[in-house]
Amino acid sequence: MSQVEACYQAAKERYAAIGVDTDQALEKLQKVKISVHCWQGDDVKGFMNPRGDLTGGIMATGHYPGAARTAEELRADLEQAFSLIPGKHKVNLHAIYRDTSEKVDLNELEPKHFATWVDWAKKQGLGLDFNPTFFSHPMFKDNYTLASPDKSVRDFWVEHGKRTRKIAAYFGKELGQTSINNFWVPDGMKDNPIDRLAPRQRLMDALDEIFAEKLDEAYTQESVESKLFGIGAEAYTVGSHEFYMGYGITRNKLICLDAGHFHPTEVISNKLSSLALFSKGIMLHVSRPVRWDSDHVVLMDDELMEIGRELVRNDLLKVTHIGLDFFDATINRVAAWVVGTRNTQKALLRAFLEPTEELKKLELANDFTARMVITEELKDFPYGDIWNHFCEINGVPVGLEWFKKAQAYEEGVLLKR
Ligand code: RNT
Ligand code: ZN
Repeated sequence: MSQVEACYQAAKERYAAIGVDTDQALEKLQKVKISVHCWQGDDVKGFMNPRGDLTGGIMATGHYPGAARTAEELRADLEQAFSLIPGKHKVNLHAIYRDTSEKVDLNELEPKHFATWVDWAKKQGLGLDFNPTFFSHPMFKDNYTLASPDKSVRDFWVEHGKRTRKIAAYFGKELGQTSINNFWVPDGMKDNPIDRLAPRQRLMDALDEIFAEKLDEAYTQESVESKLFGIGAEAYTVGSHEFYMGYGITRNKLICLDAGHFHPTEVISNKLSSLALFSKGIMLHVSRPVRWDSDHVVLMDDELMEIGRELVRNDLLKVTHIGLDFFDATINRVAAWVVGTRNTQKALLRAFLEPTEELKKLELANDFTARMVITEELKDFPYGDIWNHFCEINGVPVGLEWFKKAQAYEEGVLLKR
């Protein structure tokens, strides 16, 4: 018996004593797919704009060496990351990651410009999600795209949005799993607007135009992502939380919550149960805001654990698509992916290892003492031994061993770029 296995058996007994079946918890975890965002691999540059100017109120800071410069490099880096992450997952692409030698603009994209991604995803057993790119482009005019007062600007972006739907449907059909197409629109104003309503009306109408055609939901579904503010859009964001709550619920779209898109002390974990009651489903951008929407790599912090618990306790995994959204250019990008993805999985595992029914009963009986004592003791339970076993049975390195592989890849590949 390996040491990991021996520790697993001991931990399994401890959990069994509080009524938790660890094998069942791992079966549940095995089924959860995380949508790993491609854009951590090149600091959101994409392959359309050689200078990589990032606009739209988001920002990647840092010059760590080794960023992917081509689709082949990005795929190789993703493969490296997935070799260190247990389970089978999805990759989340943005339109600017089109892989073609043709000079096609965002309003000209077709499925064929993503064929190499689909072939690769098939070989790797991965799903693909998608995002229209409403930023880093000359048609992002005066901080506006779909909400622009200029019809020619709106038309360009409406066409882009429509085309991304066809591409996402192609992903879904080819890969046999629904491709979530997430709409985030950065439009906003630096300083206080006079008219907050008209841009929202225009955004609503433009989105309705994009979504007018009915597509097979087995292939693709759309989500809409709100935001409080961006750099250069500090005073007003057209696509606010209220805007997309209304839009998503009335238009039957998934609602995307990004952990960094709210006031600094406002958390998305507390929103999930309400969304579950009223929305068609949820898309998550698991991220970590540090004082603002800074998109730091996801750590095992209180909010991540609370998100995991809310999803598991309320049985929301069946209506939730979990995506990641962070981009740190000051560290090894493969390591960033691995830490963020493994942490998200670990947070879910910790939630699966909770005697939830028992705790719900105690709460109903007003036994708040027992509720507190048990949840606090649970924090010391050996979930790490369960996690290590999960890594071992999935054939990925346990503990710090994965980092040695990531370092070797950096030495042999990334630093040679
Ligand atoms: C920006 C949004 C959005 C982007 C990606 C690149 O604040 O979070 O999801 O991060 O589309
Ligand atoms: Zn996001």
